[in-house]
Amino acid sequence: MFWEYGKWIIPEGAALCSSYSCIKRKEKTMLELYHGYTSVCAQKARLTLAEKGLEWASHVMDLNGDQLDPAYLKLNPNGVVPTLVHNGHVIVESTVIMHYLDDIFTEPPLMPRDPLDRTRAHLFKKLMDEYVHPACIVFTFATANRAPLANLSKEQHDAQLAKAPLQRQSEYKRAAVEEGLGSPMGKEATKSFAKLLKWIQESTERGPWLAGPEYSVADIAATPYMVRLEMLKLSRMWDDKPGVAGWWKRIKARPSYQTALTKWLRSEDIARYEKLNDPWTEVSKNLAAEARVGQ
Ligand SMILES: N[C@@H](CCC(=O)N[C@@H](CS)C(=O)NCC(=O)O)C(=O)O
Repeated sequence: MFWEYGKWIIPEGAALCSSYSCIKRKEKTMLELYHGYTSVCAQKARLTLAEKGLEWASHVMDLNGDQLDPAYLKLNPNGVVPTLVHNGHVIVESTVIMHYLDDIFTEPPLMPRDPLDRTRAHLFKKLMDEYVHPACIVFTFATANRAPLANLSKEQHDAQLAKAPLQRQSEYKRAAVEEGLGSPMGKEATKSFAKLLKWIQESTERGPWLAGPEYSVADIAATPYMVRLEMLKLSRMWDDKPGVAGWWKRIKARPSYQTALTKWLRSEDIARYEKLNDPWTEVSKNLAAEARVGQ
């Protein structure tokens, strides 16, 4: 099925195998990933592949309508990335993909062993999937994706959103574009990101990584959302959190950060984010309002 759809793009250096066991595995296994350059969920899958030293074939989607192509919807009925295909088995949902890869390719393990650390890892993933991902859609569509959409009429934009299988995501996008960061949804999104930063800070008071003594799926799950905050010029959100800054430095020093994130950032994406009006004024207002409620 994926061959019919497929356009094969294997960028230079994409997830090079780094170990002998990987080279041996490579003979038996075939991994393909449908993903987007800046997609946060795809970044989770790429980070997992990189941490495992796995080689994979890349299908880059432009996410400008190709995610709704009937052939792709057969693979991923939600019309989103990432989608992993492993020896013909189709796996969707970034969190499920992380676990699938961890179950099949057991070294290095990405789930902590200790039950309490495992619980922490699960809680981080839930925070990302249930709160931070919607918040990320709101932040991105209220800022970086707002200008490109301004060229469409309201009817064209509504028609585009109506086609998406995940209508809840469409609602976040619509509200963000129409109402901006000062809206109730913008405030809620700020709160979710603030919660993520608080959790990271508290975790680093226990140790270097988010769920136990070793790097884990919790660190992977959080990383793309930090990348997004940074691209949106919002790293000031953790100016008062030295633990977050230290953890972020450790994350960026890992080879997987280069392989799975930096290498996939195109100059046009960097330029699109660099052109942004600074969203800090609105976000800091939301943060201050939230702090007053908390007093
Ligand atoms: N829960 C899904 C969410 C996937 C998702 O929202 N992917 C975004 C990119 S991060 C996407 O493909 N968006 C395309 C669209 O909304 O049309 C997962 O974790 O895999």
